[in-house]
Amino acid sequence: METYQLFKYDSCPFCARVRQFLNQAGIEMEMQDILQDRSAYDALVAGGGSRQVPCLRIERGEGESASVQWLYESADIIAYLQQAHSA
Ligand SMILES: N[C@@H](CCC(=O)N[C@@H](CS)C(=O)NCC(=O)O)C(=O)O
Repeated sequence: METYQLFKYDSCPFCARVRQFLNQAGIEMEMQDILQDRSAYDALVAGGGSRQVPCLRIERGEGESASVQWLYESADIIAYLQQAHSA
């Protein structure tokens, strides 16, 4: 079981590319806008290590066994989600 959050902002063309893919694939996930929400910006920098967007936060498992991956690069995000949703 994986849950996703996409860290983005509206005027970012690379974010738009990922969001277009999500719409076409019918994939829904929570959005975190780093320009509108300071806590989202802080979470991205602290967790992912860079303020670059888009970034996909992938959470696997629950509770104490949960693990988190921060995936940057629009092409890598799209490729990851394509694979995850074709399995
Ligand atoms: N190659 C990256 C480019 C992403 C990128 O340049 N994002 C810009 C916003 S459009 C950004 O976050 N710039 C700020 C930074 O890199 O610190 C991708 O395809 O995701």
